[in-house]
Amino acid sequence: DQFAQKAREAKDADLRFMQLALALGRRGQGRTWPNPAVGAVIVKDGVIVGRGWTQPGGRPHGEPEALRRAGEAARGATLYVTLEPCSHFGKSPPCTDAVIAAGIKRVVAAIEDPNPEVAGQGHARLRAAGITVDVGLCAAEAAFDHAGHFRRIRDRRPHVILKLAVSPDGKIGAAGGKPVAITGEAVRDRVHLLRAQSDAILVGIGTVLADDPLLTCRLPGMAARSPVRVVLDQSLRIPGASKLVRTARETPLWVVSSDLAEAAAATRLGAAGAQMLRVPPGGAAGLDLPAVLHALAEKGITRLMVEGGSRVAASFVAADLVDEIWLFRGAEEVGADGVDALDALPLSKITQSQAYKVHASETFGNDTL
Ligand code: AOF
Ligand code: ZN
Repeated sequence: DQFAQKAREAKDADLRFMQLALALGRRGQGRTWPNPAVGAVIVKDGVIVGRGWTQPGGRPHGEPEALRRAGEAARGATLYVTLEPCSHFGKSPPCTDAVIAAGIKRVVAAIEDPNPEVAGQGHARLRAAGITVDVGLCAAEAAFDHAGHFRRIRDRRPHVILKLAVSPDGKIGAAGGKPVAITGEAVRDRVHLLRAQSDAILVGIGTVLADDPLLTCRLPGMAARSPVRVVLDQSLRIPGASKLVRTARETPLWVVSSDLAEAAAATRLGAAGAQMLRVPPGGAAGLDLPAVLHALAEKGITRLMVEGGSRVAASFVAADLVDEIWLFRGAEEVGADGVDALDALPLSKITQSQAYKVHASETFGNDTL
């Protein structure tokens, strides 16, 4: 009947506007840390009157951005937001107060903010002001997009994304570190975008010594979106002439060493613009990985991309510290003497693990994700 039809249309509209809010929120991914990248859409009589997302550095929050654009049109409107509006006085005033003052009538929020300073109080405050609050639309998508914030708040570590590019025979490189192309240009571009969408990118010292990588985002016009570069370097072997150290003043470089590493080396790197992090030694990578992740979360990192090499990748997998895997497969075999993707661990450790499920698959030229 007519009534059911109207209700169905309203539900479809809610879904569409929330999906737009999610897409807007993702624009900030990788550059709002320590804050989550939130998206907000304001709709009045079926028309979008304001859109906003969390700004670089995490402030302003998404809602005041959308409210500012909507202006007077926000009165009586509905706000779609990908995370519960904050209710605390942090470094910015509570979003709930701005929402109430603007005269918003209904708030549709995807998911509650696990931050103990918010944790349901944002929604409660809005309801107390007479606003209708619906929670849970697209909750799974929002949890995925805000995985970094949730991990950091709940487990005091970043959300860890492991990127692997393997040949059909499971190798990530040729024997003796000889350079070999595993995947093509389309994959490289996607990986650079993934770097931009991450707060930090991590490699082991072995990769630095073998490849001298830059680890920046080199997509046109996106240099400013390069993540913080993190190197696990137990005894501070990173060369002063490496690309990472030479660019430490333009793009942050954090070097994690064991608390036993030589002080003179740390001073030299510090003078070059790198930041030192000290953690206890231990584990397969020579450093205590949970301690490394804890130190990064303390500094505000919510989304960490792990890009190599095989020993570092293997130690994250073995320690069960990988939340998300981007497994690219190239088209050409490398041969039995190549470098195994996960060092001594078989790749089936992840491809056949019950702990992981396929989230999405895609084709990139001759390669697949
Ligand atoms: C929102 N909208 O866009 C974001 C929120 O230090 P502050 O004042 O910036 O507050 C940071 C906290 O606010 C952060 O830990 C998270 O709980 C929430 N982030 N909240 O209403 C936003 N980014
Ligand atoms: Zn807020």
